[in-house]
Amino acid sequence: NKKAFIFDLDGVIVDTAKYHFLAWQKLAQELGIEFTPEHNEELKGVSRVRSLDIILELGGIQASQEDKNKWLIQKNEDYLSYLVDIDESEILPGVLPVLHYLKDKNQLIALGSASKNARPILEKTGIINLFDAIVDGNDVSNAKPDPEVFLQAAKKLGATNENSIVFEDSVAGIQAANIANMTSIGIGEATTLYEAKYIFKDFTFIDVSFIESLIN
Ligand code: B16
Ligand code: MG
Repeated sequence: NKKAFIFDLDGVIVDTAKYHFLAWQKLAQELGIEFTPEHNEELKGVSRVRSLDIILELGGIQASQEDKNKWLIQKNEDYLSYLVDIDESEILPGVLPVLHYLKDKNQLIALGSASKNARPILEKTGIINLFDAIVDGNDVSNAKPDPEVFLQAAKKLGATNENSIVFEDSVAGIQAANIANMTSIGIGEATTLYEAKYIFKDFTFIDVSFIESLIN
């Protein structure tokens, strides 16, 4: 029995959400906008362009397209500066055992991320070869909760939506998986991710018998 396991990146495989936060916070500070960790929850799984709009709305700032483009470049450069030295230690606890278990069981594995920086992150953390397909922010035109990213991933793997399982840390991503009729697994707080079919605080709470139940 072969199933398609589709993983989100930021907040599921790697702990890069904290670097997105730092880079956005730096920009917000320069623009005189207060930007807290609570505000940051709204940016999870959301595209770069939309994230900036959310921050500008917070500050009540109207900006020209030219300024927005400049800030988007600046934010990404700051974000990338945090990624220069990352390695496999950035992978969240419990993730590698699950990836390796799925590989051992000949299951299909894909990435389904909104990030345009996904490939370099998978390379630096040394896990890019575990993925049978990669769909990221460079491939899709509709952001989560639109299911496009997961539909493309399942298609690349040759799997039906019903045989696809999605791991997500964002509300928008869980909604996208549900819309696509895929099995949604939330990684994080049940109070936030209650729309998911299953919820685990992190991958250390996922055991072999649960993965087996998904395969069979
Ligand atoms: P980038 P995911 C998402 O990645 C992040 O959760 C979100 O905070 C970020 O704005 C988005 O990627 C775009 O990232 O600026 O690197 O292209 O969670 O879908 O893996
Ligand atoms: Mg995420």
